[in-house]
Amino acid sequence: MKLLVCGGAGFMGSHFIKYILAKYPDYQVVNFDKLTYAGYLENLHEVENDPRYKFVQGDICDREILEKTVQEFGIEAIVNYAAETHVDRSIMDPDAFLRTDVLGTFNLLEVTKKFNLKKMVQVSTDEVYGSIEKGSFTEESPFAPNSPYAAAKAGGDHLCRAYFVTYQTPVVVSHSCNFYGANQYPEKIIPLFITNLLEGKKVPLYGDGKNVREWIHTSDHCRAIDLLLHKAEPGEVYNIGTGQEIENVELTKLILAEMGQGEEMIEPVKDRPGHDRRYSINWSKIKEDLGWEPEKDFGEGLEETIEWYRANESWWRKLKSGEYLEYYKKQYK
Ligand code: NAD
Ligand code: TDX
Repeated sequence: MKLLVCGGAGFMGSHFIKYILAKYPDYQVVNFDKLTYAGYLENLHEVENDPRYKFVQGDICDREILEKTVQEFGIEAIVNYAAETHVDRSIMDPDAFLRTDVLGTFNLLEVTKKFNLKKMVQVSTDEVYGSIEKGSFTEESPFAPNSPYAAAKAGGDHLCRAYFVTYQTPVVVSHSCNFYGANQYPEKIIPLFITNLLEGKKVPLYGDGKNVREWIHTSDHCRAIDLLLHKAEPGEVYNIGTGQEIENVELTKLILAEMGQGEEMIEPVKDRPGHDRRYSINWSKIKEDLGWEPEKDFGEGLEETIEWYRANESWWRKLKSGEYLEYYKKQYK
C-alpha cells in the first residue's frame, strides 16, 4: 500500500511511520508535514534512508500541494496525525488550531473523495467529549468540547462524519486517550515534568492536581491505528483507551519517585482556564470488533519513557530552547 501519513514528523505520527515500515515490507510511506514547532525530522532518523520512505514538506491547508503529492506518489490511503495539539497554546493562540484541525481535515476529506482513496483514518481525541465525573464516554456520547483545541478537533471529526454520510467518503475516526512515550514534545505534562527534573527545575502542577487523565503508550496506539486502517468499516468511529487513569498529582509523584526526587519539586501554579476535570473512555467497541487491547503496563511504560529522556538529552534540549521558552515565559508571567 502507498500511504500518506500527515503530521508524520510529530510525536505519534513518527512512531506510526516506523511501526508501518517495520511491519509491512512492501508498503511505501510518504510523510507529509508542515514542520511546525512540533515537527522534528530527527524523530525519523532510523528510516530516513529507507527507499520506501519519502518526506514532503507541506501544509494540509494547502490543497494544491496535497493533490500534487497524492498524484505524484499514487497514494491509496491517508492517516492524519497533523494537528495543532497543545491545549494551553490553543487557549493563548487559537488561530492555527482552527486552520489546521478544521480546514486541514476538510482538505484531506476532499482529496480522499476526489481521488477515490481506499481509506482515511482521522486521529482524534477523547477531549471532544468534554469532561466526565463518573463513568466513561462511549462512541455514542455527544461532543462537548471545552477548549479551542478540543472544539477544533470536534469540527474536523464532524466533517468526517458528514463526508461519510453525504458522499460515502471512506473515513474512520478514532478518539484516543492521552499519549505518552519517547519523542513527545516537552510541552505535554509527562515529558515537561521529566525534562524539568533533569534540568533541576520544579514541575508546574495546575490547580489542585486532581484532574484525571487516561494514558496510552505509543506502541499500543500504533497497533490500534493499524487495525483501523486495515480492518475498520468506513464511517466507523472507535474509542481507543486503556483504563489506565491517574490523577495528575499521583502521576507527578510517580515521576518524582522514579527519578529519586522529593515532593518539594512540585510547584502549584494557577489552573488552566476551562480545565477538564476527568477524561475516561469506554473502548469495548474496538476490543469487540477488531480484537484490540492495550498491552503496555503504565508503570513499566513510564519507567521506559523516563529512561528515554535521560538517554536522549540532546533531543529535548534543542526543543526546550528559543520559541519554547518564550511560550512558557508568557504563560507563567
Ligand atoms: P504533535 O503535536 O507531536 O505533532 C503534530 C505534527 O503535525 C507535527 O509534526 C506538525 O509539524 C504537524 N502539523 C501541524 N500542523 C500541520 C499542517 N497544517 N500541515 C501539516 N502538518 C502539520 O502531535 P501528537 O501529539 O503526535 O498528536 C497527533 C494527533 O493525535 C493529533 O491529531 C492529536 O490531536 C491527536 N491526539 C493526540 C493525543 C496526545 O495525547 N498527544 C491524544 C489523542 C489524540
Ligand atoms: O505543565 C503542566 N502542568 C499540568 O498540571 C501541563 C502541561 C499540564 N498539566 C495538566 C493539565 C492536564 O490535566 O496535566 C494534564 C495533561 O495535560 P497535557 O499534557 O497538556 O494534556 P491534555 O490537556 O490532557 O491534552 C492531551 O491529551 C489529549 C493532548 O495534549 C491532546 O493533544 C490530546 O488530544
